[in-house]
Amino acid sequence: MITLYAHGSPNPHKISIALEELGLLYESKIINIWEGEQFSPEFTTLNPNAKVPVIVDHETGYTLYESNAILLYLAEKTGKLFPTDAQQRWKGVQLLFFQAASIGAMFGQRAHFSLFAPEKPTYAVARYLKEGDRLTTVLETLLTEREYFLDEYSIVDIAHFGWLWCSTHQGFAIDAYPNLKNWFDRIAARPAVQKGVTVPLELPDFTPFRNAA
Ligand SMILES: N[C@@H](CCC(=O)N[C@@H](CS)C(=O)NCC(=O)O)C(=O)O
Repeated sequence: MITLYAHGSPNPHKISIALEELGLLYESKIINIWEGEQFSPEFTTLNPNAKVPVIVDHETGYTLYESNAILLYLAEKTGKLFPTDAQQRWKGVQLLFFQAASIGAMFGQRAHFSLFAPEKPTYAVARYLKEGDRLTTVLETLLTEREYFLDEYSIVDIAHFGWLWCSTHQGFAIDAYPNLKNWFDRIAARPAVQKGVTVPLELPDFTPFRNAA
């Protein structure tokens, strides 16, 4: 049994999608990040960095944070959704680091300054919109003539989908990137993905932020 500490947000959705894909027994607990529950002493004992997702695997006794580390852990635990071939495996590790360090970090800043910041600093908004577009072009290129980031569907797709699902809901364009859009629709059609993005909560309604932007 695994406990997933999460909220309706992109990094936790990666883990609920993976748990659904892998058919693992789990429960989810809501940590309301809009109300600061991630800073409670109970939660920072689990993740000193005060962010979701976190998992506790009651079978092994492991507590883990950082979504892509959790994805790797779940793939290794089950022997699924990550290749055994060395070249594919290292390509996968590289893309998981790229996703966390670039896509997640920069898409997060883009949303922060474009949507959530009470004042919208022109320089910061422009910087992260430009970087978001540049990174989306990188994804478009990586998916040239490919169904998935690796030769088969894997946690690399799940890691990227979490943020693409969120950023499209936030109003950032995907239609202008045909390879990415086809990949997105392919992943979104999977039943485990459709379930995963509702656990423990769906994304919030970003319309008020978009209208105010
Ligand atoms: N690199 C971390 C990022 C985790 C993260 O930023 N989680 C967000 C939700 S998607 C969060 O907990 N935000 C609350 C906060 O920043 O206070 C990961 O991949 O798990």
